[in-house]
Amino acid sequence: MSTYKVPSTDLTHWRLKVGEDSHGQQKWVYLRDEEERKSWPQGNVEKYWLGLKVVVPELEEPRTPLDAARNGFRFYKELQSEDGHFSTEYGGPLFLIPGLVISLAVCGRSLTSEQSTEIKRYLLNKRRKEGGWGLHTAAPPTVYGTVMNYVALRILGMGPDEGPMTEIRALIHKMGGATGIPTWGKVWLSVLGAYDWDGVGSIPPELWLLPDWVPFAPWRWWIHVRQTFTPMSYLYATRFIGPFTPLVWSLRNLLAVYEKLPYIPYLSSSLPVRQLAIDRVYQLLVYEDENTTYQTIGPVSKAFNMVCRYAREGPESEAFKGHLSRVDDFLWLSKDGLMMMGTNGSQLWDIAFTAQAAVETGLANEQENEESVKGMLDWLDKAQMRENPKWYKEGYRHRTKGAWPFSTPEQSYVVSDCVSEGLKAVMALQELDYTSEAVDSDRMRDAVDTILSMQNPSGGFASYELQRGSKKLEWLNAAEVFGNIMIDYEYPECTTSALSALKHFSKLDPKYRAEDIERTVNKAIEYIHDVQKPDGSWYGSWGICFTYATMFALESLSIAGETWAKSERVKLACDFLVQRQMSDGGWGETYMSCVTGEYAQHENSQVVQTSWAVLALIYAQYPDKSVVDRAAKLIMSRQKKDGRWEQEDTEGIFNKNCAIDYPAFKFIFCIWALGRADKYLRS
Ligand code: LAN
Repeated sequence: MSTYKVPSTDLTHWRLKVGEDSHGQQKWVYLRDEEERKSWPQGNVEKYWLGLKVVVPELEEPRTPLDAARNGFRFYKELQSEDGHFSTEYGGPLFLIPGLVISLAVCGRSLTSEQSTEIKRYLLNKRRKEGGWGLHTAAPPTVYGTVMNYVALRILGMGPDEGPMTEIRALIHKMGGATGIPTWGKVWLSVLGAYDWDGVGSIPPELWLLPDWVPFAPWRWWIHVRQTFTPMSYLYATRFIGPFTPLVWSLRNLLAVYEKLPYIPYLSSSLPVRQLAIDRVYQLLVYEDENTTYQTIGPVSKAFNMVCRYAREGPESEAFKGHLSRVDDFLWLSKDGLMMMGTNGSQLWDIAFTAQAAVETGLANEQENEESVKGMLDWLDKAQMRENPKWYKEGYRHRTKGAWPFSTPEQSYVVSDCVSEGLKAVMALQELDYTSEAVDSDRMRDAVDTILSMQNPSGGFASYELQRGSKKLEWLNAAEVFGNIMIDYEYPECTTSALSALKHFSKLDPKYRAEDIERTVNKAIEYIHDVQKPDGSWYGSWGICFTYATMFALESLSIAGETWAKSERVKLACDFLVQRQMSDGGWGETYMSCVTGEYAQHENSQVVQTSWAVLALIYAQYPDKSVVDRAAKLIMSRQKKDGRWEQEDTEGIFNKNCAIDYPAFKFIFCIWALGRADKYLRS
């Protein structure tokens, strides 16, 4: 219906609160009271992310790439919060909001009316022209995305015939209804009572009773999968169902068809072993809640764990209230409405790259940037985790002492590349003349111990843990929509971060674990060699795609002294990139590269990928400078007068299929690439 007016709140009433409950926390609050709004005016951070007019000084037109980098940094600094970090939106996945909305509904809770309005606005804005939603904002609609987000909109108060709802329902029928939904979706719908648990494939908690030596025991699975499986198996085994409201009944009609699966008598019986298993998974999810102050590792388990705690301990329990108090950490208000983010932010990841970019371009040495730089170091200092998790061995966690996380220390998870980039950033900042030593050598050694603890026998580094199981476990992959998720795989990106951090550290503190570091770095380089593709490129799993991973791999090789003039494999990698430079001087790849494993050319060049290619070629010391010159000119041509770059296509990916946005990258990598290109073109 074209006359339908999408509801909205007054965006000038929203503020971003930073660091209220813990270091680096960010949450959006709506100020209803005018007096309050006056005493806490909106700043540029809020205005920028809400698409409102940002008040910034006029800048001189840049003449060199370094001028352009400086202007870029002048704008980006406007987005730095008072605690030193750069709060950033982290959206893209479209399967997260339904989990949160359903979980609150079955626990008899709801979001504030402003939050609900803005989520509706977000979902309606992100609806594709085909009429529904896909797995993420860049993908075509699927039954999964469409059913789940339709249900979310109904729970948020949209009537069955309001706006586009009739049309969306018709699309669901056309696509074959709820039977095509993967297990995760069916679990949520069953929890809501709109689908029947008998139509959900078995999710036996008994797997958590297996002894640790069993090759497929859950502690060996990739952490995101096991932390999601654990609460799901609890809800499955207890057959939890929320209250049957009239809305639930009407949704049941929509989803009426379900395949009744064969009844498995042993697993669904009330034998004592089931009760034992239920108690065991509950204990494990309590550990997870307590290790992360109810944030859990991510947004999927967050919502599942919240329902489990409510189901077992009730609405008045500490645990359930604790969960409620940390819901807003995942919600981000964008110009298109309120979204649920992929994590509780990307704080460390963004600041670690920004810091290194500022130092490597020389911008950190300019007086106008000193305050900003000191703020970053202070933030990084406070973000280091000083201890292992509270429930360390009991929760099958990897060590965290000395680590930096992807988002905030409270979330409590080490990632091999986050501890590494965090350490690199601290080392770079502390080498500046005007900074003091915030992180001392003992704390750096703790970080190094953690990095060293994460190398796999292949030489490669995985994400959160060592690889604990065999690739054959992929047979158990029940997520259906994702690929390569059952174990923690090694990645050239993570491996590069780790080895480059170790190498830099060994120059600062040459005596500490010197042999271990050397052995680890050499093995890591071997791994990078091993996974180069015959065409010279590397496949990227966390950024899109070949351009991203090739940048990392060439950084690794440059550290090993392998550059264009000295190495055939570097020549091949450079050829791969140079052949893909577009006629305007830029690079552009779509997320389909990650899905198919073949380079997928974007129709437009992208400033972020162009920056990655520039950095890659500089690491390789590619001799034909005209290539980088044309690329730098392209990045400069896309810069606005106030120093910003506009958002282009999505930059990130996970689990092969799901795109995720890194909107800070357009600042960070453009600044970094331009600043480095300036030096390289003059050399
Ligand atoms: C992330 C975000 C950061 C990312 C990098 C640090 C960039 C990467 O180099 C290592 C892996 C990591 C930490 C990562 C893993 C998977 C995450 C957490 C995500 C892509 C953000 C969202 C995603 C998570 C799995 C989403 C929840 C969905 C499930 C499938 C449970």
